[in-house]
Amino acid sequence: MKKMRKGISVIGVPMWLGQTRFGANLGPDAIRAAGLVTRLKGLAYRVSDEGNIAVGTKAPYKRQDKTLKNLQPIVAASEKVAAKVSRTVAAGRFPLILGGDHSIAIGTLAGISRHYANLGVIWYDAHGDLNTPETTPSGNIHGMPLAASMGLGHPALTGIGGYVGKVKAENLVMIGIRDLDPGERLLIAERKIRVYTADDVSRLGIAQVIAETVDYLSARCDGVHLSFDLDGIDPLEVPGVGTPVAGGISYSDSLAALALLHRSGIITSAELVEVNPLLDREDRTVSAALALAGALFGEVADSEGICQPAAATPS
Ligand code: 5AB
Ligand code: MN
Ligand code: MN
Ligand code: MN
Repeated sequence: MKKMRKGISVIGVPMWLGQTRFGANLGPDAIRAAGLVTRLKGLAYRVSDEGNIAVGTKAPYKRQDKTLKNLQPIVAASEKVAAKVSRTVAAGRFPLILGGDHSIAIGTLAGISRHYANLGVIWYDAHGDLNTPETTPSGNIHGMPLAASMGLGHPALTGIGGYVGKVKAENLVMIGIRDLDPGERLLIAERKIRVYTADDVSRLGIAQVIAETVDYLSARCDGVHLSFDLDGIDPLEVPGVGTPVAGGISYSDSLAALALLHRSGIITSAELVEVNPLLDREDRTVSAALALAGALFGEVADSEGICQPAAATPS
């Protein structure tokens, strides 16, 4: 017998101006068209599709903005995302945000964090996304959302939602990391941020990494946001991302990770970002996003004994 569970609000953010490849904006609608809502309803959740946040689509950046491309439209969109996500949390619903490039996390974290004293964040990504205008090699704001959420960077980005400091370094766990810029390395060392590289995952096993992550965050946090950049997965399996880096976490380990997080019960909000359907003719990336959402909401873990990954917490 299926029991109805907490409601999920699906919120699309078709943003691509945080980087330079058109197509990341098509992610939310591609994931919907592949059947996301039906799939989640099949898991006995009440799902409401809130549609897409209206975001700018023109890239207005000029030469002088080379350390902060498209700042204005990203700030405008982030405020809208923050307001929408905040209302969703206040209504007691689970926000599932679909990107869009990773710059959208500035808005999601601004909307979520105000509802928690100590919001935990799991940043599943090949990259650190810890750049500032001073350290960025590209000027692309999708490489800055975590820094901005920690209060580092341009004031227009750090101040989204009307307050600075959404994420504390000690409440953060990064998984899948394998491409860091010098300034990001420095920040991770200075703030003693907990990082599991893609190599750590192969060495320790995904079950161990998730078990440690769950123990660590559940001891100190009153909610946990999962920010899942599809480029955390190996691009040979999931190629439709704008900044692929070889040597990623396997697709199956990634599914197992989300199934284990489901079983842990610690995740209170999530986003799936950097899906660019135009970069994957076979649509494997969109299918992966769908399956990851399924795993996060219990599709694998709750298959009544068919698949029982090692428990995240001892029973
Ligand atoms: B993503 C790079 N560090 O800042 C930069 O995909 C890449 O959201 C950022 O993780 C990648 O431009 C941002 C070189
Ligand atoms: Mn990212
Ligand atoms: Mn990335
Ligand atoms: Mn990269």
